[in-house]
Amino acid sequence: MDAGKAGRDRRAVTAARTQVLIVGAGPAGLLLGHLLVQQGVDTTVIERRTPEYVLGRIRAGVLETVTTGLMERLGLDARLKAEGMIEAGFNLADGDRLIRIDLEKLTGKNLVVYGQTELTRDLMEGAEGRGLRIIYEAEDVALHELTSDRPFATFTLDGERRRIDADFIGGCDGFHGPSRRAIPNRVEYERQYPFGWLGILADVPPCHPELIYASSDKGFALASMRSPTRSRYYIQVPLTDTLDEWPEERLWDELEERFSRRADRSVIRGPALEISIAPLRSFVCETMRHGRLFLAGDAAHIVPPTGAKGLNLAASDVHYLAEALLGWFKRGDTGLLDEYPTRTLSRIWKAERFSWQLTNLMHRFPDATAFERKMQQAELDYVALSEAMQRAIAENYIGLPL
Ligand code: FAS
Ligand code: PHB
Repeated sequence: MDAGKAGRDRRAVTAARTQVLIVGAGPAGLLLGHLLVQQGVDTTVIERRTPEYVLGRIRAGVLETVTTGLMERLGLDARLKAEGMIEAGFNLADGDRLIRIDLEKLTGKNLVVYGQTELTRDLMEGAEGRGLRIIYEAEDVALHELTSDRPFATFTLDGERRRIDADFIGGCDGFHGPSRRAIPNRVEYERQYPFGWLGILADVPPCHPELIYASSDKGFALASMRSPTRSRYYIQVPLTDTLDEWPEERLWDELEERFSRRADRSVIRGPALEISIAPLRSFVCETMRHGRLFLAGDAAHIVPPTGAKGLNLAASDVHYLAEALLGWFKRGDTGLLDEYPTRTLSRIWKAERFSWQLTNLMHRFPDATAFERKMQQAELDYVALSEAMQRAIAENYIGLPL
């Protein structure tokens, strides 16, 4: 059964009551849904978009063990195991110097490169067979009675206004979703960066067997991949740039210049499967709970993608939230629910710090002083010199323990 048909079960709409209602069928919502139905908790996901649209979004590509571990726990890791690329290290390029961070030697662990699109497909395709109800094209979702013991959501489906009651609501609807906005008096922190990432996905072999994060006078660039035949590249661009200013040939010229002297192979060009510009932001909403509503993933926090933490933080939120909800359903225990914000924020802030640190180290800031430039250079020289510094970077990149 292909993901397109998954969840288009109109009969699901009649279920006006569920135990946990999740808003958003991104990685956070789907992982949480699966962890709950695996333990027999009746769960419904409402998603604004179609399955095709959700699968069409090109996002993360690097998975920590917390994320691969959840897929294994769910028994949904067959394709990840078969197609995921094991990465024992990654590289920081500075001028012609390549500083390799040997993850395996420094932490005993490695990462997996496997597209968020593929992970989402595995979660979607596994849903129906496990009783995880997903309602797509649910428009105008609104949340109600969140501080009562019977919160509910209303939404429009096929032109009809619908209502689903629940014991709890999982706000997994990303940065622009309604869940966070339904929380009054939120405590929020934000840092916007004066640049974005122009990304291209193409069916060409990667220029290097491992990721290269490159710093140069022209700014940051990243050589990443999705498979031995599919590459993902990014370069830093001013926020004012538009795609019209970046015809593909100009982008490939730039990537060739940034990577040809540093990578094992030359940059091979090919038609773009996807090309987009994403702004960079650090954001945390510390009010991750409002009554029976709990936020997880991008709905509560955003990291600049430099540390490859976004998807993995969503997975660790879900690990804590599933544990807390199951504690309530299985034992009537409210302790973990009360502790959820504190437990998950402790890991979120460390990932925010690491992503901010790597972004500051590897990008060119338009208003940087000559002294700040010297500091960047000195920090890269120290990274190249110090195994202790490399271990600190490796520990954070591989993912701090839960
Ligand atoms: P998502 O945004 O993925 O999902 C939220 C879902 O809620 C969506 O399906 C949306 O349609 C739905 N929704 C929104 N509003 C709704 C409404 N009103 N009603 C119903 N549904 C609604 N992270 C990494 O870890 N590694 C990387 O390499 C990496 N690269 C990235 C590259 C880019 C260009 C971007 C933008 C992000 C990247 N990220 C990366 C971060 C990214 O992966 C996110 O952290 C991840 O998608 C978060 O998952 P969710 O919290 O599920 O949110
Ligand atoms: C990606 O492959 O899309 C990717 C990898 C590492 C990052 C960000 C994005 O830090």
